[in-house]
Amino acid sequence: MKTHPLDALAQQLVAPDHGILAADESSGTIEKRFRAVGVPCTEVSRRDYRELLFSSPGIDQHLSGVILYEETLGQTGRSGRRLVQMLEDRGILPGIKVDRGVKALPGHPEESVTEGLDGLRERLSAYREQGARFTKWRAVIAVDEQRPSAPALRANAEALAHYAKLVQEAGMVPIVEPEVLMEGSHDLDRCRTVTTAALDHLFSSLKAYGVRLEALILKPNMVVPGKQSDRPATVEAVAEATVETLTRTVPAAVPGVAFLSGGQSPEEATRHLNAINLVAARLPWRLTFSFSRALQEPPLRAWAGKDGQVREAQSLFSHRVRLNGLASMGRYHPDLEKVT
Ligand code: 5MM
Repeated sequence: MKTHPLDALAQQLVAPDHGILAADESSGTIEKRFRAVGVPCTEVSRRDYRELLFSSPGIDQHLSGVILYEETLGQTGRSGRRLVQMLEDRGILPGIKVDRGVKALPGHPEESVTEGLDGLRERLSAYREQGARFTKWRAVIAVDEQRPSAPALRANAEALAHYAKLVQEAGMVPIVEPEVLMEGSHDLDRCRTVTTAALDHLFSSLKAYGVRLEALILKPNMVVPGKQSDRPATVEAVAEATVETLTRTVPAAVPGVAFLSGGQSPEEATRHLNAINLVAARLPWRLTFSFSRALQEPPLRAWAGKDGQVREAQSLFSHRVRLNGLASMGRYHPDLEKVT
């Protein structure tokens, strides 16, 4: 079969026992996270925090890439090196979030569509110049008895496909993220139904736009009950529902699936990823992580803006990265949580 240079880059992002760090919190989101641990949110504190993460020992053993926010792409660390360069020197691919966030969907104010296609072609070539090798766009799908509507699924899938095609034309690998939210009281089955619909719409749009499936990464939610659900699911049930949903919707040409954590606790997300990989021994794609909160919560809490806490925070971050690297191979065990 004819291959394309971008295929190898996509495979590199989902290399065995590697996953992706999502560090692309927009300024509003990171401000909320910093506020929770009493850190003032300034350009310098955001830079210091991200420099702490990117210079943590051993993370290059298990991180293939980091998704950055636009501001970080241009920042230079205290060490005098550009943050992008720090990643490249460690063999970690820099990526960039390129969407401009969610807006109310016309006619469906309780739902959203992700914006950012205007001027995207020009922005992509500037990001490529600054060192980005891959990109990310997140669509947000809310769940309740009425939602998602067909227009919400269609509009978000179309935008993701339009984005992905532009990114491949710009010589980068697109990550497509259709996130079915955990907010709500829906059960596992409802999440399975909605995730199936979101992925069906997505792959039909990707094909319609001629997006090369071998050169993209899918970043979906795991199939889990809503946070307010009164019907919890076992780790095994989550793993089986997630794998079943993917086998019904994701073409074998896609090289990898890198899950978001979506509000699960760090330990929960790692356990689920591990169980998914145990169910999934014979599946066509690599199944790994692209977590933000589930990787960053422990180091952010430990750091809390204090220089004296940098080492401790780095050690917690490296540990979480390693555990998820193991989980992406089905080699994690909860006993490993205690060993740092
Ligand atoms: C880091 O958060 C990302 C961007 O969110 P905002 O634009 O709202 O700031 C988000 O797309 C993230 O990459 C994924 O949702 C994965 O994060 P979690 O915390 O769910 O693993």
